[in-house]
Amino acid sequence: SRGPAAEPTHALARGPVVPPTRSSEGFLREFLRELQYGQGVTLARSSPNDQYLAMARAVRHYLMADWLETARRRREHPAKMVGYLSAEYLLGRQLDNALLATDMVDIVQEALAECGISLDTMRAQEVEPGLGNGGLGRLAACFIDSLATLDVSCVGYGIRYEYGIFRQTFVDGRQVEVPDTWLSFGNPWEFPHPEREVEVNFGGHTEQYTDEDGRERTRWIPGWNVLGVPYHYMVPGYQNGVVNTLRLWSARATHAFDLQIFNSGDYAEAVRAQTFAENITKVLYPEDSTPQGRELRLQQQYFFVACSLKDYIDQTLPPDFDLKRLPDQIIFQLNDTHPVIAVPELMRLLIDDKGMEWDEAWEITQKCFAYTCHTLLPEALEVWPVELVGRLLPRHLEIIYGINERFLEQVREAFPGDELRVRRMSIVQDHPFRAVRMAHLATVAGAKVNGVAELHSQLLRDKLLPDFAQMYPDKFTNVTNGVTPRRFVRQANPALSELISEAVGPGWERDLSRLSGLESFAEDPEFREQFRQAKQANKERLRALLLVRDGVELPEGHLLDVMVKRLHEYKRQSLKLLHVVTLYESIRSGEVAAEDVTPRTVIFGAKAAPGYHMAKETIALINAVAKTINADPAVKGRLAVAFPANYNVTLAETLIPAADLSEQISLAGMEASGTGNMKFALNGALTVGTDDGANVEIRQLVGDDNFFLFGMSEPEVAALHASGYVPSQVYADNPRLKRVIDLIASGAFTDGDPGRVSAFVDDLLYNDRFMALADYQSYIDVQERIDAAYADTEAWTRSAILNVARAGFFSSDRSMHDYLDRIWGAGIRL
Ligand code: 9GP
Repeated sequence: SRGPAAEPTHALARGPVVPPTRSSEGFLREFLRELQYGQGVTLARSSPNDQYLAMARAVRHYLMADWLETARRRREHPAKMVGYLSAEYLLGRQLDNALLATDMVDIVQEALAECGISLDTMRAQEVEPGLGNGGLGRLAACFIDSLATLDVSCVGYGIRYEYGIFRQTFVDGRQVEVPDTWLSFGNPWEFPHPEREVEVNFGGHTEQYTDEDGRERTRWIPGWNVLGVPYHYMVPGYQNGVVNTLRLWSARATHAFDLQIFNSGDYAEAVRAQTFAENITKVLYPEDSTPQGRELRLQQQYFFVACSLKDYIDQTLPPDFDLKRLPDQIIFQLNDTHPVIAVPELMRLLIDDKGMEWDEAWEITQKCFAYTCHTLLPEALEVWPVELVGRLLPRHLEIIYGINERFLEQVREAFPGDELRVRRMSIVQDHPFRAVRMAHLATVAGAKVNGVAELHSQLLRDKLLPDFAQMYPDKFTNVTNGVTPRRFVRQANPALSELISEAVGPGWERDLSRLSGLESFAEDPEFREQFRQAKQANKERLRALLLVRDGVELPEGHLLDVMVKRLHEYKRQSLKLLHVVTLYESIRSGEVAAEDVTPRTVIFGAKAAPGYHMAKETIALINAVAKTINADPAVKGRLAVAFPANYNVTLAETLIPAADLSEQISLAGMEASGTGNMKFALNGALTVGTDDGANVEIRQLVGDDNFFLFGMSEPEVAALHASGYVPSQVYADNPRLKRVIDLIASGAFTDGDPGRVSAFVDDLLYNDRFMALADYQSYIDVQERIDAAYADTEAWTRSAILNVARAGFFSSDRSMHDYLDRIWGAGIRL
């Protein structure tokens, strides 16, 4: 009954899918039809949510024909496909993206106006799907956007979390997390396919048996299982008629609930299995670069890769497909270590389910995976306790041991007598506890391993995985990250986009190298004036938004200094805070006259992982400092601090285009790449940054004159570590720094209570793992240069234009070309 319908007889049913008429009248018809027949309300009685759902579905109609056609084309002319395996996709709002992809903004606006509905009101109805923590998840969203735009066959595989990243609120300045109920008003962008559910097993044990050919084999007798239901999302390319698919999995119980127990009155027990199963995809794991291995997280990881591999092999490939040819058909890109359990899963499928021998299965597996590492923090490389893997996935643990045994033999062969190296490289560590090192597994199994910026890839080879780089020099490569110019320039910054189109002509959204055509316009005073007006318009937009969203009143005419990213010690929001207090202290103490200060508003946006104590302390302190400064008449009109809660993709889209200054101030050697840094440069903000991550490449491209570099380089950081870093000495030796820290420590920002800041201050003075104090003076000096530079409006604008003109490299389309050239290999059709 689930098979295809019988051959249709009517011409309409046989012909291709016909999209609705592209006119405001055509759209109006679709909209009203959806409202009346889909939502079951008349326009007069409809709520804004009814209207939003109906219009979103109406917009969907215009993508549908392309989606079905893309799928048909890919079935009929199969090319090698990219299976992007990612535990996170930070998609951002879908409506605008769909309108842009279909080029329907004007049509829709006109149609809605006929009904007295504003498109902006509709936009504001959408709750963004926050299915990611930060840069890694947003990168995945940019990549699938680019692959659709380049017409590369790709399916993004991931998890449909019922609750995405928490909504951040502040209570007395402290972060309080509220669940993200993004699905509660209905989600018009997803297509559930319960008929394509797959079963995923866990637990139990393995046993040996002899098959009918007399071969000794192993089989897994699982202890329990759940179902994975796919939800499909459209991933439209930019105005090119291509729509790829994002397939997110949701967990369901195999047996929904026990009617007998229910009838006996034990309602909780009756739904226990269901609750247990559904917990697997209940919440996004609330972490960013520091793993706290928990059982549920491993369940999530295995759940989504098991669903995805099974879906691909059993449902996407033709039934008679010869699995020896698998590497010609698919490359699975492992987005960080989260999906790496897919490696033993593919081995298990090939050996246990399909009857292959180990060596053949391993040869295939090694060609089907590539691994992207996104971190430099050793503690962020996931390890899973052997005990846990053995309990949840006993067969996979055996396979991992099998891979490790053969791999270590090769190590011993290549480096005879070097048992220390063998221990360092082993996929299974013994100390400090017995665990599977997922990064090692991915590196051994992956055809390629890449870092995400030049410096990161170099440090990956030299410091994080040096033994592997020595053994497999050809495996290691770099692909510098990128961002989609559709969402982050065209959609987020219409004023600048219009200017760019006037200057370099249409089509730059698909070929961002054409931004270089702006170079000569930097010398044109009239263009500079227009550029400033665009920036001003963006600031006005931000002012209006923050007033409504947060009740924050941004002062006018200020340098807008923005630091938005996850809160993490290595990113050094603390250093930014020291700068803010330095400015404040110098005006208050009369060291500088208020009228000599370049007026500046500093905007922070940052979520802290719920269990990350120091990050939460930093948030509380930023809010306390903001409150004091904003209330102090002595600095009024010169210095202001804003910290809108719940920074997310939607806020980024208004904030980034308005910024003058982009803060990228991590300790050198810590930020793998950063992608916010790229978004700011593309929107004409100047960067103040360390030589870290992709900052290095940004600076090389935009030029030293258009980038404010400060701080130690990575080798200098390493040297200072080696020689012994004593932060309290830096404090003692720098009178200005001392005044600033003393002021914070005195409780000046915390109602006279030093107790509320002691954890922060003590950490800076006696630990300071990320050397904020060591870079303090350099940072203050560069900020003074920035103040002076901003005062020269023409020169600043010129630099800002050159940033845009020279940042075309950071399009995620270019990243995709690099993946195609360096990693995914031949067979992928462009
Ligand atoms: O911290 C990195 C960030 O630098 C990078 O831009 C992003 C995308 O590659 O990945 C982040 N890594 C993680 O979130 C966890 O490894």
